[in-house]
Order: sequence, then structure tokens, then C-alpha cells
Amino acid sequence: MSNHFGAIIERIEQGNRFLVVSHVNPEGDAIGSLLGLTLALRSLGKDVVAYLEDPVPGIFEFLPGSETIVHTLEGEAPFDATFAVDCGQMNRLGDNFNKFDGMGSVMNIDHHTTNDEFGELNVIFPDASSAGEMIFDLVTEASIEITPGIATNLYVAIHTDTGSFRYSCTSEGSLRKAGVLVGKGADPWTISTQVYENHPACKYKLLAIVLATLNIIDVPGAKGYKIATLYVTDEMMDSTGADKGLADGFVNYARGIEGVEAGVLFRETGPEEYKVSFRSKGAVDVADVALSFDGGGHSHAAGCSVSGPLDTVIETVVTALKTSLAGQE
Ligand SMILES: [Mn+2]
Repeated sequence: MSNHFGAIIERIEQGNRFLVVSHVNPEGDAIGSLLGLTLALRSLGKDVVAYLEDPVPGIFEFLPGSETIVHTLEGEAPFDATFAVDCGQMNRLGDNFNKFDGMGSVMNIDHHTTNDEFGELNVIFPDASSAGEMIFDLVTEASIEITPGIATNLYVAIHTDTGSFRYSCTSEGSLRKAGVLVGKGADPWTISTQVYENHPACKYKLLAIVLATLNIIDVPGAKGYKIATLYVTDEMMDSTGADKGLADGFVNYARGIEGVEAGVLFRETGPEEYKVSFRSKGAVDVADVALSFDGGGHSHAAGCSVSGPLDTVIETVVTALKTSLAGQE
């Protein structure tokens, strides 16, 4: 057994009261890793608070332990240590969290290539498909028994971050670990029906409008690369009654088109403020492009925020992508 988590396991043994946190706009890996680690620490008799600044999306409310997640830390200090999972930068843990005093030393467990090592201890594996895989390794290394609750959370973390074992980050290890988790009580079909067959109707109404914004752009050069863009405005959200998180996966429709190397989704987040999500098939490292706009992520999936009128934002981002893709010629 490898020994990547030795220093963190030592802190677990020494401490008693822990805080576990993950990023704003939490998705499957953030919540599954947070809860997997929380339940594992609680199984050791530790006193653990699980915190997310933002609400848990409805499709993840079935996850064991989800009902114990808190969204305020008032009166909770102090902690012996805080575990940040699936989070590349401290500020992504949320403004309120960053104002919190009493978090103790920060243990940073993450798989984003753009992680800035904000913790006192940092275990960063960019090759891991998900933070969930890393929590699996931590739990295994610490000889903590994987209960059905832990298994369900870590399976969801791995399953969602690998795009149901389709993305380039899917490895022998991720499949093997998922298999172990199924053996420990994670039920693939129950989980799939909860996560993938359980969308609110307004999501499909929104998708229909968003797909109508599809624009496919040729990148000059011999390889014939294409970029596809989609956008979502507040007005589209309002007219369909959808809330902001529902559009997050739509960017994959842009990448899924024949000949398209990079898909981009622009989502209005404020007056002249857009969240930009990138997906690449591999010819362009979108983490690099996102980083040039102060964002981050992975080579095939990344994000950032850009201010300005929508047309200008799209043009600026597409130009950066074109430049990057032209450099691959
Ligand atoms: Mn992740």
C-alpha cells in the first residue's frame, strides 16, 4: 500500500473535532468526497462538521449524510483541522467560509492541476479522476471500514467526475475502485436513477432554448478544428423557472459535436458577468486557457469568469481558444 496520506492520517489520529468543506456550486465529486470523508471520520468516533457554502442540489440530497451538511459555521469554532476536498483555491470554498476564524490547520486534498497548495498539508494528484478516488485511497490507507454510506458517496464522486466512466480521466484505478465500492454496498442503478434519471422538467425546457444558441466556429488552419459555443442568460432561466445549477452540464452538448475540439458554455451570473465552462477533446488544454482568465481546472474541463457584454465576452474567449488551437497545428 502506498503511503501518500501518512501525514494527514497522523492529524486524524491526533485530532478529535474536524471540519470538512468543499467548493461553492458543489457537484457530485464535491459532495460525494465531502460526505465520504465525513462519514469515514465519524466512524472513527470523531466529531465532524460538514460544511458547504451553497445548497446541495436536489439530485444529491439522497446521499447518506447529506441531511447533516450545514451552511453556516456560527458557533462551530474551534476545529483541530479542516479538510478541504476537490477544491483548487481557498476562495472557491466561499466568501463566508473565508471569513471564518477557527478552522485549525487546513488539509488540502484535491486533483485539480491548477491547485495552488493553500493548505498546511497538501495532497494533490492531478492524475486522479476525482477527489472521490483520493478519499477512497485515504480511507483505505487509514484502514477505515467502507460502510454502504461511504461507498455510495465515493461511487457518486467517481461516477460523476468521470462522466459515467467516459472521460479521459477514467483509469483502470477508477474502475477498480468503483468495483470495490459496489462490493461495499453502492448500488449503481439506484444511484443512476437518482442522479441521471431524475431531472426537473424545467431543465429540458431550458436545454431546448440553450441549444438554439449553438454556434459552430471554424478555426483557421490545416487541421480543421472547430469550436462550439452555447450561452444561457438570466432571462432564459426566468422564463423556464430553472435555477442556475441546472445548466452546468450543457457544455458537454457543445463538445459532443463531430469535428468540435472545444465546447464553451457562457452563463450569465450578474450584470455583464459570465461564468465560462470549457470542455476539450484533447487538442487544447482548456485549463491553460481558463487560467489566462484567472480560472482553472483540468486539461479537458475547466472554467473561469469573464466580465463584459455577452458578445465581447464570447469573442474574447473564442479568440483565446483559437490562438491555443492554432498553436497545436
Ligand atoms: Mn472533482
